[in-house]
Amino acid sequence: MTCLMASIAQRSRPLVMGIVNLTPDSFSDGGDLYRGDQLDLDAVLYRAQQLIDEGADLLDIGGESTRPGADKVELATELARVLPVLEALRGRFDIPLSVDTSSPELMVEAASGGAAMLNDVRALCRPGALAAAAASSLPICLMHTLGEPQVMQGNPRYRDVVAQVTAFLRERIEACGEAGIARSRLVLDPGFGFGKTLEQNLSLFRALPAFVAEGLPVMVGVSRKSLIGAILDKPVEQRVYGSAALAVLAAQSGVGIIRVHDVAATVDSLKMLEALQPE
Ligand code: 8Y7
Repeated sequence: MTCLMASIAQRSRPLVMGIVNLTPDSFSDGGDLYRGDQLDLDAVLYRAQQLIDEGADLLDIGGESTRPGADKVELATELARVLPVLEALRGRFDIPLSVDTSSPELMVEAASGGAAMLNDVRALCRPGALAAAAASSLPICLMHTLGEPQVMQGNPRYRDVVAQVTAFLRERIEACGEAGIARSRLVLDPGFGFGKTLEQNLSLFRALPAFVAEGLPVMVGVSRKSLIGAILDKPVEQRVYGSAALAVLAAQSGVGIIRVHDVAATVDSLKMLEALQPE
């Protein structure tokens, strides 16, 4: 725990988290790791090796698709996707592994299976999640979302998106405190694309310095997302440059972790920024 949180604080650039998507239906790389309807463990290991070679600092593995409109995943399916992969990656690689889940059962299993971090797009709102996360003693990313993936892009409305997302995250920090989760274990994420219009996403991105000023490490996930597609008018496979540009801007805002599909492009971009830091 301390080790990952300390490395966020010590590094002169954000950590780059490479995405290992174990769902067959993700919007950007869905099904890449499947042979027919079976998750292909060799393909997963190959993908992980690739991300590590490209310079990833940690990997995020997830078995529930949270893209807008995605179907709900049964707990048994999520466990069956994530746990064997966690074990295989732990056995083969040294890199810290984050588990992307909202399920308390998987949080418990992930912790005993050697995960280095929990990443919950529902900010520990599911019944039992606070307790499971507390017991894990792992760092936890609390992300803001508006409603469930099936409905979240319906017609998101906020009076003031930055103020409301900030208030939500503060409330979750408070809830974590009451559940026995120290502030030093928490990472905050405004949740780009989760129940936000283009304008709302842009407002949140402009406000990244204010999220950083909350005093906890901030994570940003904008890789290949539709906010980039909307501005560039490009399909998902042509959003690498847009994603890299936003990674640099997020880094300049003081973000601690950037969650991406395209690790090589991100790392090169961040190295250029790092080289230009004041002497
Ligand atoms: C995010 C995320 C996704 C994000 C955090 C995608 C799991 C959609 N996005 N977790 N997960 N932040 N913390 O495009 O923005 O990868 S899934």
